[in-house]
This record gives sequence, structure tokens and C-alpha cells, in this order.
Amino acid sequence: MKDTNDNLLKAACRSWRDVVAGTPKGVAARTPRPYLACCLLAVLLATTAYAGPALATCESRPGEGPEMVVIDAGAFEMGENPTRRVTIARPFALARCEVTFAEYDRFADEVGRAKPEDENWGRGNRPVINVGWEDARAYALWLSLRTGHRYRLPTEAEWEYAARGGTTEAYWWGDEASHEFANYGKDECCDGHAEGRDEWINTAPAGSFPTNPFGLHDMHGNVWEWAQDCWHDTYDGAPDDGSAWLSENNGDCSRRVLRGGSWDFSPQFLRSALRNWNTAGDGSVFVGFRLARDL
Ligand SMILES: [Ca+2]
Ligand SMILES: [Ca+2]
Repeated sequence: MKDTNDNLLKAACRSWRDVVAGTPKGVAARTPRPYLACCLLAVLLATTAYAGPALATCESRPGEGPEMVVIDAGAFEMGENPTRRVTIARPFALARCEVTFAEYDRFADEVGRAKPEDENWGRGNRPVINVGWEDARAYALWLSLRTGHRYRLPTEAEWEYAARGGTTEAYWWGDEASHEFANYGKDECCDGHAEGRDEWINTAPAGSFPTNPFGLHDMHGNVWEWAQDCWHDTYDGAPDDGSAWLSENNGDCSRRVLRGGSWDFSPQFLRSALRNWNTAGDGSVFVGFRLARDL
């Protein structure tokens, strides 16, 4: 939007310059006033247009991937009671936002896949819901083929490392849940709840809340997010290098890990350390996903 407005501004002022330049000398001396007025008007229009919705970062363009944040390698304490030391061995990129309906619908249109229901909450920049783990993986593969980048789901360890953003509390903003920072439900399970910045009983448009210290929106709440990993009841035998934990150690790959809580879950489900799962083939009104990318 800004580039477009800058170009419009330049074009408007240039056309007045041309008028002035093409005018006989005696007249040109008297024309700066409309020229300046034009520029001022263009500036006014341009700056007014800048004050548009602050959601532009969650709207990728057709044929392009989403805006990504580079997550540096590093170590952190994963989980809670107890924690365990995990080293993210390689830097990776993680999407700033959950995948939206607008993005997923482009994929569905192009490959002839059924579009998931939006429950009449709206499509566009709402996070896509009613997509299973296989759908999410297919989307990542399609976008990889379209762009030449390697998109995938984040591993469970990568997800928590990114959600924490260097913090050790329950949520990136502290130990107290707050509707100022995330979209979630009532304190007692289970229903949507609106309060403060959280105006939504159901899903909120992606990017409606402040980013965490790594620049990521909605890691807590809005929709649960699929991770690559197969389900294990505990972390016994889990890798400590940030890689995906699949069928090893009796992993159940018919179930896949979910992270982050969602719009109708109570705040304890939003904790950075909280683990959950769903059957891989099942979509849900509570579940969407976000993409990671190999660097
Ligand atoms: Ca809410
Ligand atoms: Ca989320």
C-alpha cells in the first residue's frame, strides 16, 4: 500500500511539474501555488490511506508465501514440571501469522480440493479451520512447489521455542492470562469469550493481537496449530535437537501434536508448554496451522 501511495504521490506531482515546465515563462512563475496545493492534497490522501487496517502483514499475495520470521538457533527449557533442555540446532523461518482462509482457498481452487467450512464466521483473513494434518501438509507441499522454497509444519520443539520468544513464563507476556494479548474463551471450559482487545467469541482475523518477542502473532490462542510430530504421552526419549519426533519410541502417527490453544478454550490451554493432539485426518473448528520454512 505504501509503495502504491508513494507512486501515486510522485505521479501526481510529476504531472503538475510537466504542466509547469510546459507553460510559457511568465505564466510558470505564477503556477507554483496549484502545484503545491496538488502535492499537499496528494500527501493528505496518501497519509490518510496509510491508516488502513493493520492486518496487511497477514495477507500474502497470490503466488507468494507468507511473511516469515527467521528464528535463530539456540537452546531453551522446553515443557514445565519438569522442563528439559532442548537445543534448536538449525535456524529456520516461521510464518508471522496463522494460515488464512484467503491463502488456503487459493490452494483449494488451484488443485480442486474441497474448501473447508468457515462456520459463517467469515473467510478472508480469518485463520483457516476445519483442516486436518494431511490438508496442512498438502498445503505446505503445494506452496513449496509454487515458490521453490521448502515449506513444512514446525516441529513441536520449534513451535514452543518460537512461542516462548526467549521467555520462561506460562505465556510470552507473563504468568497471567490476558485477553489483551490473545483470543481465547471463558476461564472455565468451554465457550468463546470477548473481553478487552479480544472482541471475538469465535476466531479473530489473523494478526489482531500484538506479536511476541520474536515478532509472531497468535502463537497463543485463536486456533490450535498442527505440528509435524506424532503423539507421545510423555517426553521420555524425545530428541533434544529440535527435530520432529515421529514413530520412534511408540509414537502414534495417527494422532498429531497440536499447540497453542484456541478461541473457545480456557487460558490454561494456551500455555507455551501445553501439549494436545487430534486425529491426523480430522479437521476441527478449533484447529488451523502455520507454516515453517527451511532456510
Ligand atoms: Ca475471544
Ligand atoms: Ca494460534
